[in-house]
Amino acid sequence: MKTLYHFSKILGGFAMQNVYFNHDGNVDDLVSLLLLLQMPNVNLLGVGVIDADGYVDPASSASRKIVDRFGHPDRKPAAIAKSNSRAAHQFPKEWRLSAFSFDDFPILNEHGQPETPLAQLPAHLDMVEKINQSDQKVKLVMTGPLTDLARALQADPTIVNNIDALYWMGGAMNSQGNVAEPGQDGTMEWNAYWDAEAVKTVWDSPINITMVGLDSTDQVPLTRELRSRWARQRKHPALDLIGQGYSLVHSFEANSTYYLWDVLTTLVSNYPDLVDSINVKSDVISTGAAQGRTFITDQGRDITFVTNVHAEQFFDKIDELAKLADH
Ligand code: AGV
Ligand code: CA
Repeated sequence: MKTLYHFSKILGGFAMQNVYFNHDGNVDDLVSLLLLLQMPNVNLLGVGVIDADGYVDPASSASRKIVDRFGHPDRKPAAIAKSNSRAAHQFPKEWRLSAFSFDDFPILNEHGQPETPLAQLPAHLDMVEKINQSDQKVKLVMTGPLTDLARALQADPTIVNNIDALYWMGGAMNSQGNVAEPGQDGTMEWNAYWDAEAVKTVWDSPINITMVGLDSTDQVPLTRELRSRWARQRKHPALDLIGQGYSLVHSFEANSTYYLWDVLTTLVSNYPDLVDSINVKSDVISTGAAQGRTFITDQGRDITFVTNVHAEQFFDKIDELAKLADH
């Protein structure tokens, strides 16, 4: 029966892929959730939200409403799991605040209180549960710090046997970081800096890792042109929401350019041809002024490292997925 079921799912056009998503509530995290929900071959088992680049309460609330409004009945998560993980270095409050505005968008609130519930378990244990319950290996997509996965591995190391691969937005291989805080050397990316020990824990595990670091996300900045591309298509509700979402973030106030960091990672997890990748050995520094710095070294572990983005195809794929939400 199970075989027949799988067979019919393949006959449907493509094999369904079980995915678990963990994000941290900034604009591109929430847009990533919106787009993951549209991928025809993705069965989203669960979503965890960590208190990092967005306040966790509005970020979880917005996630519940996105699932309500834009999820497909047969392949959407049953609940949103809030994380109780804590930062080694918290994100600037100015960045974290956008989650409140996103959560208040009228398009997410016209039907009142969210229906998709909060999960009973904290995010790292929800992740363990969903991975263990899956009838096929799970793809993990993470667009924030790796803390919940590191804690999941500590709670149940056997989950590695049912994880197909991890796609992570984080790190930078060229030492051009994006953290501007006292007491660090500027070589690390923020998600890695938030909890560098967690990155080390995950690197020390046998999980297949694809790293989408600043080296590739730098190739997809949020430009005026991109904003007007979405504005022109605002008759499609998901593209309207994407445009509204990105209107909350501007380089001048955050003092750094915004990129499509997480959206790139999320799309790469299902459409690897949007980028070029290489296999490298790498490691991470977990303490001191360089904590969170990822680097290539012969002594490191194997990862797949994204080097180059096919930007036009990437932007086209965003439009294509968002339009699927029309129906
Ligand atoms: O370092 C990139 C990560 C991504 O997961 N986040 C934003 C994305 O969600 C941190 C970040 C770096 N610069 C930022 C960030 C900025 N100017 N505004 C908000 N977040
Ligand atoms: Ca993020």
